Formats: sequence, C-alpha cells, structure tokens
Amino acid sequence: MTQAPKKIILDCDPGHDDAVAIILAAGNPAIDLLGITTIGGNQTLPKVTHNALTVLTVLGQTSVPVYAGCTRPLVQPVEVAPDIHGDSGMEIHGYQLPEPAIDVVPDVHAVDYIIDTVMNNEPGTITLVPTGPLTNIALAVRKEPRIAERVKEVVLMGGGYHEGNWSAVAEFNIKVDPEAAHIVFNESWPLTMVGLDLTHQALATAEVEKRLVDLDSDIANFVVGLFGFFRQSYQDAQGFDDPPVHDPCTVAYLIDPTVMTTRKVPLDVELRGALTVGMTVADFRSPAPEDCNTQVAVKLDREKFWDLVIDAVKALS
Ligand SMILES: [Ca+2]
Repeated sequence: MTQAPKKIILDCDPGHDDAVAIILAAGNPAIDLLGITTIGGNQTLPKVTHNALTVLTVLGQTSVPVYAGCTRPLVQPVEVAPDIHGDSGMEIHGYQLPEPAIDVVPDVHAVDYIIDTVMNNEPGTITLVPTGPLTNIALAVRKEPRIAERVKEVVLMGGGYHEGNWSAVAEFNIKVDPEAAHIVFNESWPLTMVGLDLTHQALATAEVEKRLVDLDSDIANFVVGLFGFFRQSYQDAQGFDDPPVHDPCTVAYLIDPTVMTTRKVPLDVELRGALTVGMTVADFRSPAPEDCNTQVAVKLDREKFWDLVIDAVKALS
C-alpha cells in the first residue's frame, strides 16, 4: 500500500543547497510541500525570499505559497554568508535566472503560517523541515507552545557532532542564531539533526554533475549552474574539491529513511562558551535515556541520495 505523502513546511534561506531541497520536495511524490517559509541566513531576508520565488518559477511550481519570515536572529546581529553563496545568496554559473513570476503571500508572517498550519491540521501530520537559521521555528513554538506536541517531527539541517564550518565547532545555521536553536533543540518534538557529519558526505562530484548534464533539461541546467558556483566558492572558502549539498539530505530522509543511518542521542546547543557558542553538543554516552527525543544523522547512502535528486529533477523537467 502506498502511504499518503508527508506534509511538510520547508523553512529555508535559499541558498544553493536550499534550492535543491526545494527541488526534491516538489519533485518527489512522497512529499506534499504545503508551503515555503523564508528566513534571513545565507543572505538577507529580502534576497533569500526573492531566491525562493525564483526557484519555484524555474521549476514551474508557482502554486506553492511562500511566506516571508524573520529578518534577523533573536539576539545576535545579522550574519550572512556571501563567501559561500555570493551577493545574491544564489549566484549561478552559466544560467540566466528568470524574474519571479509569483510574490509572497501578503500580510501573513511565516511564523503565523507555521502556527496556523500545524494547529489547523490533524495532530501528528505536519513535519517541519528547517534548512536555515531556526529563528522562525523558535518564535512559532514560543508564540503557540501547543505546536510542539502537534508537529509530527522536526528534521533540520544544521549543527554537527564532530564538525563545524562557521567556527571550529559550530555550523552556520546554528552559529548565527544559537538562541533560536537552543529553543528548538529543547522542545518535546521528535527532532532529527542532519548535521555536517552527514551532509559533508553529500558531495556534488563530477560524476553527479555529468548525470545532470546528460538529462539536458532546463531544470538540470539550473542545478548544474548552481553546483558550478557552489564548487568554486567551496574550493575558495573552505578547501573542498566538491561542494557539500547539505539541505536536501533532510528531505531525502523523509522520502526514504534508509537513505541514512541515525543514532538516538541527547542534543543541546552551547550558548556561553568562550570558543564554542553555537556548538551542537551530542551526548554519545550510552545508552541514550528512554525519553530521548533527538537523533543525529550519521551515514549517508550516497547512491540512493543522488538517485532521489536526479529523479526529482527528471520528474519536474
Ligand atoms: Ca540553507
């Protein structure tokens, strides 16, 4: 029997890898992409919101509603990542991006959209998929605490138990709004942290790019263009040969949990360390407590992951 598609809200800051997460969510029948909410992160809120609208326009998925969220972190000043994502937040090689054919839903803040969607659907049916800083999600659960028990699960890209990329021990999404992450990681909902330990296995290699080039479609060319810029910036800024395509790993896990192995561990977010602010601290001392509601992603089935991405590009083309 086929299961009903999983209803998700994608809370993102596009972002090259966010764009691929949108593709996977829109292009796989196991996912029902209810809406996209945006959050300042890789670039400022107006830029990432523009990019989300652009991605949906490229994909021809203009019926997916987009809601703009918070312009800045709860406590920290705005910090963006132009060295990785460029001035626009989604700079691209060799592909002409269209102007968006749609606009955001007017007068509805992302935080209210998240709350209303969770409260107006059956408990246990809405999954939150944050792939940017956690400001919107933290504010939503503070404004309406009942969403914590109604959300099916939170599957987020962020953090890392052994790796950092914005400091020695902190990942960007968590580091730029650690207070928001602290709120989200300490709620009662089931939470899966798809962190750098996992996403650094999702490298867009030359072989992956060749598979996309061979598809010879507009959307495939769009992704190839994204990977082209992303490869260059990851080479220049972080010494990678191939860029890690972090965000779609979350959606891939929701489509097919066997795409990665996970481990149940207590998680928390460091707020006050002299060197460690924004570190996601995973307690691997075993066994995990019975009531542990958090887990980390450990190992990616690369082949299965890229098959899902390529299939979604094909389906949308
Ligand atoms: Ca992102």
